[in-house]
Amino acid sequence: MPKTVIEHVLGRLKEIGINDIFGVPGDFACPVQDAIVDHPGINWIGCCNELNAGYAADGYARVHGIGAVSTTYGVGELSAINAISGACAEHLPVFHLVGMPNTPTQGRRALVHHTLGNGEFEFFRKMTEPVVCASAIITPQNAAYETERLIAEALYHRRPVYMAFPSDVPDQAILGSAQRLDPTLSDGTNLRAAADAIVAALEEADTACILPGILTVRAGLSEQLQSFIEASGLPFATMFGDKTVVDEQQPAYIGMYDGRLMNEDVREFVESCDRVLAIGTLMTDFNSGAFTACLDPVKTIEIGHHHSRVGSRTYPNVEMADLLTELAGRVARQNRKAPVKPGSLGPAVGSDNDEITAEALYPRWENFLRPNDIIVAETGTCSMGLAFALMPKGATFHNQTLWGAIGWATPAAFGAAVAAPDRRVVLITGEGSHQLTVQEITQLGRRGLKPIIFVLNNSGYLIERLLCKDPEIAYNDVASWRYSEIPYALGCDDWFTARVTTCGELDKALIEAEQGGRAAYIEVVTDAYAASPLSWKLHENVNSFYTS
Ligand SMILES: Cc1ncc(C[n+]2csc(CCOP(=O)(O)OP(=O)(O)O)c2C)c(N)n1
Repeated sequence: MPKTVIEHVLGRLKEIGINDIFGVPGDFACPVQDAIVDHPGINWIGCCNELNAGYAADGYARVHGIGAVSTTYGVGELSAINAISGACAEHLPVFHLVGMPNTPTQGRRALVHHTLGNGEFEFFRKMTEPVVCASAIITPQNAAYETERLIAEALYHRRPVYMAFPSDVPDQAILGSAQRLDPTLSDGTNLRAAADAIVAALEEADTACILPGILTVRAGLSEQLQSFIEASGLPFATMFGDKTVVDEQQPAYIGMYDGRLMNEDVREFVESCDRVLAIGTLMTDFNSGAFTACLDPVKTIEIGHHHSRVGSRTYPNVEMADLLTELAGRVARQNRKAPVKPGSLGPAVGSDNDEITAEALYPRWENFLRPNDIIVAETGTCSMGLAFALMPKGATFHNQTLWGAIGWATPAAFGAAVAAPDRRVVLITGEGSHQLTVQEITQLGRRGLKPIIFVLNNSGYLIERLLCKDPEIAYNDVASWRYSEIPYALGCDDWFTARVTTCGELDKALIEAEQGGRAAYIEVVTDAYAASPLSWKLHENVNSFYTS
């Protein structure tokens, strides 16, 4: 039997590591989704809506390296487009498989459901185009070639791709074949020149440090990065979106660098270095303390996915993997003591009937974390506090730092839990964000996954209160919910749930959650202004941001 189009596509996705595909069904997508369900090596992971499915694929890709989501035409794919945009901004290769009306229907320009009623069928692909690195409408003739092209593009750019299937196409026999595209190779001359320049620059420098960035993890280069850090003996600091790119429990780690907003000792050292080696970093607003970081471009060495820069000289076609390996073999080890010790959040204050202040809460959360935890922290005051916690060995911290869509964290935690069912997933979210995508916790319960979820209930959108003119303005209030009753209503019957309003209650709930064995969902009630230090810094400086 010749292979069908969809058998071929799923076979290739399986080969590159897709074991699970998130999604919501729809009639036009049935042939794609039937094949997913039938595939012996790929699991169909149903979600409550397409936005959540997209975020789940994003969370999965953060942990697993690559992800996939399948939606139906128009109504489904457009709900997912925010999540796909987030995956694009955050460099996650997510495959979006969309089912379209069949080819004769499109040819007749028929007024079928999920269209705008104008006979146009390409609009939604065009709407998606700016947020993916490649897209294709699949036919039996182009399927083999387009599959290879989309895989190559997704892996090269580490960004999402879009594949749409008219509903008569998936079950047709695939026509022709296509060669697999080799991974991109470095230009040997440029690679040697870049390595020479970096080794020489580091040798000349009296002081140097590394800023390891998220793009290294996105390219699957954590081990190469760690080897280089060890070989160099250089200290490293991390920025917000790069947190835990390398393990924080090592002597070379000096703490979080956040421009002038936090950790003045880290800033002083990093900015005083003769050389700063930024490996796969992005100088975004939240990575740079709202652009208060001041790195001299002449002193900064940048290593990107496919090029490097030393001073004013750029070295194109140099693959990050090759360069890190080359550098680890050649760099002269500097046996310098790390100049700054990374701070922890300090001892947890408060007990018994004391209210849960920020000083009581964040150190308790820091103490609660265990080696190898996957921490998913939502946009808002909670991630701004947790980013400065010292993470245990092997723990990974995930935050949607650039795209910053609230509602991301809850389904992303679901995706992360599917990707790594043997690791503990700790979701920490503000209640305002949670209200956007809360229903996805039902999928965690449905699959017997056991996350620990903290919902920070501070009666509204606290970070927005701190950033707008009038903190008490009506748009920052949210409806008040009985959060701790939600898991039960959503079928998560055996979860441990609690609503805590005092330090004593919080301590008891943390001990119960720590026991493991079952999922935990803890609503933490604080004052409306119990904000983490970075949130207050942003508040104090809000008028000076984004002005030049
Ligand atoms: C999809 C989306 N809508 C709106 C915003 C703007 N926004 C950023 S943070 C935030 C409030 C977050 O509130 P909550 O989750 O309760 O956390 P808190 O800051 O109160 O701790 C809002 C509305 C956004 N980032 N994303």
